[in-house]
Order: sequence, then structure tokens, then C-alpha cells
Amino acid sequence: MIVKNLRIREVFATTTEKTIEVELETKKGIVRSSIPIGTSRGKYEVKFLPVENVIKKFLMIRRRFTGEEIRTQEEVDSLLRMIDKTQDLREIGGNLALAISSVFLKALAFENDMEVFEFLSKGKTTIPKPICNVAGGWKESGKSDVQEYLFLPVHQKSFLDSVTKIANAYRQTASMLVQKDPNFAFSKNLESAWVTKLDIESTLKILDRVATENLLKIGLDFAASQLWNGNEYVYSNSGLKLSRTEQISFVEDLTKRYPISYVEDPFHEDDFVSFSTLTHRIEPRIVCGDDLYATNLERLKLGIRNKASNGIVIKPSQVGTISDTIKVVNEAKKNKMITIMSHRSGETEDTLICHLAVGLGCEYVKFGISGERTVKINEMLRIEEKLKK
Ligand code: 2PG
Ligand code: MG
Repeated sequence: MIVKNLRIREVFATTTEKTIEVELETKKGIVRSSIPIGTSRGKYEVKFLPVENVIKKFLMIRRRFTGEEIRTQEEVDSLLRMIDKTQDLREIGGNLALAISSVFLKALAFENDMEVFEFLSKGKTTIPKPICNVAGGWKESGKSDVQEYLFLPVHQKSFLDSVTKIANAYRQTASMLVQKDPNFAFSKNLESAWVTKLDIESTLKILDRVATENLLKIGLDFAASQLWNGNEYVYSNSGLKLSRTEQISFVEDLTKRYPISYVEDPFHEDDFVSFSTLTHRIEPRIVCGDDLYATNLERLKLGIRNKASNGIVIKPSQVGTISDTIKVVNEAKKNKMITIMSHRSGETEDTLICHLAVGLGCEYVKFGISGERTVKINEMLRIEEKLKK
């Protein structure tokens, strides 16, 4: 595949911040890739450079690709790693690296007349299950105790069936919040989840009823690096202040009293030991690391050695290239960990993560359920239809 042209432009993310879109032209046609923006970025992620800097960097490195013949994803990603030798891609920016890496993945699939998920998958694939953010708060809308309250299916008949149940549950959650939360005003946060400042127990009582009625389970993303003040976990709405060991017992107790089957980042991003204790105590529930691993192979290996968790959140924008993303998914799968391909709070209409999730055989996809998040949900439905043929 010969690169005829490679272009960049500024586009908007759903947060109204600017991000980048890279466009690749070959004899076959044009494909594009745009990059999401995280709000609570983990400290182990690759560096995200401001759009103006990225454009300058792009103009400097574009000639390394244009006119070249590219045959594999590895060629693109090793070239990127040769151009920027820093681990965290601080020279060109993880956002620029991923835009280039992923646009080449799309072009290579296109060149082979395949959809990206088909191009990536080896043999038979199954559709992942959805985990959807339905309520919360956080930086953009005032803190809630837990960054995200999520719903996930118990068993999956089909992706469509699971999402239908979650969508019903999402609407019912709003009806219950109207009754129980005097401040509830149908506001939505950056991921189009309902904003509530009810404390954790009151929120879980509502979600328990709704989940049970819809045959769903509850997930919690504590994003606990944001709760940790260096000494204890501070929950502003409940007024709780918990030590490391109290936090372990607190989360364990919640999972035993409510139908919670998924817990993300219950401890700050350096506490492998508490992760390991909790995982051991509450298995087979999923305990997974997002900021803990930052989709980084070395961090994942550290987690595996410590038996820190049985699940890992995968965000390509945390690591910067498609090849690195694939390595992390494969290592996690080799160690029987559950992989959850996830959106970020700032998204674009790009649906690549759907294809990566299916093509790499992830067990779950984590999206929002409402608003612009339906772009991803609907792409999953198209893929599901294709898989059934
Ligand atoms: C998370 C995400 C997405 P961010 O913490 O899991 O839901 O947020 O945008 O900060 O990656
Ligand atoms: Mg998270």
C-alpha cells in the first residue's frame, strides 16, 4: 500500500475541546482517524500534546510516511517508535502517534477489502458484552462519590438485547432519581450519564432495584486516584474518610450487599497490594485496573506478578500505538484476565474501539448509553449483524 497523502486537521471532541483527525489517502481511497480525550488521565499514560503542538510535529514527520510503501501495522508503529524514542511519546505526543497508527490500521483493512474487526480477528469471534455508564458526576459537574455507576448484563443473548435492557434501566434510573434526589434535574455529564450527588448508599439502593428488574448487574468505577489524598480516600458526598484497609473492607462490603459484579480502580494507581487483596476476597466479581495499568505492558506484567486484578481496561490512547494495544490485550488474555475496551470521557464519532474490541476478542466494551455515545453502540449492532451472517 503506497501512501499518497497524509493530512491532519483540528476537530472537536464531545467535551467541546479540540482534538486531531488524521486522514490517509491511498490508491484505494481515503480513511480517517480521530483521537479521544481523557478527563482523569492516569499518570502512567503516554503524553497528550496540545493540538497546536501536534500539528507542528505532524508537519515535521509527515514526509517519513508519504510516498512510502507500507505493508504491516508493525512497520508503521516501529517507525513511530523510531521517530520518538521516549517511552511516553512526549516528543510527538501519544495523540499524534495513535492518530497515525490507527489511520494505517484502517487503511490496511480497507486495502484488503475488510472491516477492521475482520482484519484483526483470527478465526471465530464473539461479540463483547456492554458495560455502560448510567450515573455519576465528577469534575465537570461536581463530584459524586463514585466517578461512574454502570450497568452490565448477567448473561448475554445478544448485544442488542443487553443494550436494550441497559437503555430501559437508564430511563428507569432517571424516574427513580426524580423521586429520591431533590437536586436531580435530568442533567447529564460528559458521558451522558445522569448527574446525581446522592451518596453512594442511596444511589446503590436505586440501582439495585433497577438492575434486578432488568436482569442486570451493577458496576462501579471509583477512579480512586481522584479520591486519594496521599493518606486516605475522601468521599465528599458521604463524608467518608477511609484508610487503605478501610477502603478494602468498604468496597468488599458494598459488593456483598448489592448486586455489584464489576469494580474498576477501587484503589489509587500505585497500590497493587490492595488490588490483590480485594480481588482475592471478592472473586469471581471483576476487579479491574484502568489508571492502574494505563494499557502499559510493563504495568500489566507487574499486576500479573502481584495477582493484582482479574480484569484490565484497555484504552489505546493511554499507550499510543495499535501494536502496543494488541500486545497488552494478548498478554492479558494469555493470563486469563478479562479485557474491557473502553471509550474516554471526551470522544469523537470514531468507532475504531468497537472494531478493536471485537477483532481482539475483548470480553467487554465500556461506553456511555446515551447522547453521542450511541455512535459506538450502533456500530456494535452493525458488527453483530455481520457476525451473524
Ligand atoms: C474512565 C474514563 C472513561 P477518562 O475513567 O474510565 O469512562 O474516563 O476519560 O478519564 O479516561
Ligand atoms: Mg476508569
